[in-house]
Amino acid sequence: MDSVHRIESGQRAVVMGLGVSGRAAVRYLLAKGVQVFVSDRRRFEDLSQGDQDYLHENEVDFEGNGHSREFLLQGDFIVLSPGIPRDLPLLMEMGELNVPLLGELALAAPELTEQVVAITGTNGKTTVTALIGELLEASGKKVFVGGNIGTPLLDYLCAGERADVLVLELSSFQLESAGNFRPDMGILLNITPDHLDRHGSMVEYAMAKMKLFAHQREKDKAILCSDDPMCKQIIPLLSEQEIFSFGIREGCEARGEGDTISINLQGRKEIYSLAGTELASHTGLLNSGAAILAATLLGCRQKEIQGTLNRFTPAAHRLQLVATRGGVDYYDDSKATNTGAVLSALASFSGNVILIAGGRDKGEDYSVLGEAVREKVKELILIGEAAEAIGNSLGTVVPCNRSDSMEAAVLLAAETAKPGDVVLLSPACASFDMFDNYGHRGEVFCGAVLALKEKIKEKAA
Ligand code: UMA
Repeated sequence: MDSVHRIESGQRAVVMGLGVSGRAAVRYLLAKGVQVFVSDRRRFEDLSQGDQDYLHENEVDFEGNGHSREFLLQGDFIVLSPGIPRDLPLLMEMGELNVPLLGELALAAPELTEQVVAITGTNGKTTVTALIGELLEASGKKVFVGGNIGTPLLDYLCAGERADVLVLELSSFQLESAGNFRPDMGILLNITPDHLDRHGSMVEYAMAKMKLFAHQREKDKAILCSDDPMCKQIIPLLSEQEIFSFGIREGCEARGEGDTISINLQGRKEIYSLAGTELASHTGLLNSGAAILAATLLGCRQKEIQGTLNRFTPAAHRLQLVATRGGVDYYDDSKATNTGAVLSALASFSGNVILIAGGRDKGEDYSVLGEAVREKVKELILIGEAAEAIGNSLGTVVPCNRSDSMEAAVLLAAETAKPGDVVLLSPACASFDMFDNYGHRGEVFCGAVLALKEKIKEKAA
């Protein structure tokens, strides 16, 4: 049961997981006068000193080293951190006992009076969320941007100062426990295989993403990608809301072609150019199409939209040119942690790519990369735990080599590359086997690329 749940003073809540989301939930619930209990798989002494002090000061009862039935049953409801799977046997039992299992969106939903724009999708969420935030700000709106990135929604609610529009990046993990959360505008960018280790199947993963639209009503807006096979299957299932689409095919309200996006919406016909901007790529075209369509529907004007596109800089590690060395372009796409993101990156190049891929396996089928790899990639350099699995899937398609470190992979690529080639880090995997996170992986790649100049000089001497 995860429907509307109004928070009232004097209730008792168990927060499971004391990470970014759990901490925000504890702060929010304490401010509402709720008695809070925290259960985490970490031991108390493994929490940060700040967390330990906070729990003491606020007399929050803590259960560490795992979650127990008795502790969870103390709550009138349970707040789940996004990283905790709902199908843990203990949580299934709580569900059977009708204990409400709420995520941060379900907690926040009854309190949201602002216009809400929510963005999900396997890839591109962060860029589209940030871009829509900037587009709305340029048109004079007071905007909160957060959710799965930056500030959690519950921290925004705690802060007290309210915005005109909330622009929220949402993950499938958050949406699974979203209760009655209803965005005025829901944007689904794409659904390609990811997090299958958590969701179990593409159907389950898609069902979680579809919760974005579950409570929308007449006049709410749904924006989906008309090129994405899963989005295409979802569109006919939506009946309540107004539907708009973006993509590269004819007929959608935001159509990308080359470096331009044409808007054809409710009598507005406008053309936007991405030439010379940091969004000028296949991925950038789709992301911008979604964001421009949303901004147009929200009343932003053409001049402000184009001005924002011209100065927008996507967050780091998303298909960024790091350097050109010896006529070879080196691109950092470390955020590409699934095969869909790699396909999108490869679509931005005409060929001659040396692809560095691998890392922690998330249960994906790498053979889906076969066609694009055959067409665009001349050599595959594999790193990390998934190297063998990727090699098994693509070894017959393209020559594969293995490297023990990112530095060695970059050196190997540099040795093979010829002027005009592209060396692309687009791993298709999580980073945690070798790095702290994808950002760290990208930094190590960039460092290795920038060090090449010296190495090339040393070789020549
Ligand atoms: N924990 C348990 N029991 C478990 C599993 C975890 O107690 O069975 C505890 C851990 O010990 C830890 C806490 O739960 O104390 C971690 O919770 P979490 O994994 O939900 O992570 P948070 O730090 O709360 O961050 C979460 C999101 N993380 C995930 O979804 C994995 C953050 O998204 C999000 O910014 C934050 O909530 C605020 O909403 C990050 C992410 O990687 C950026 N998201 C994934 C993605 O973008 O692909 C979905």
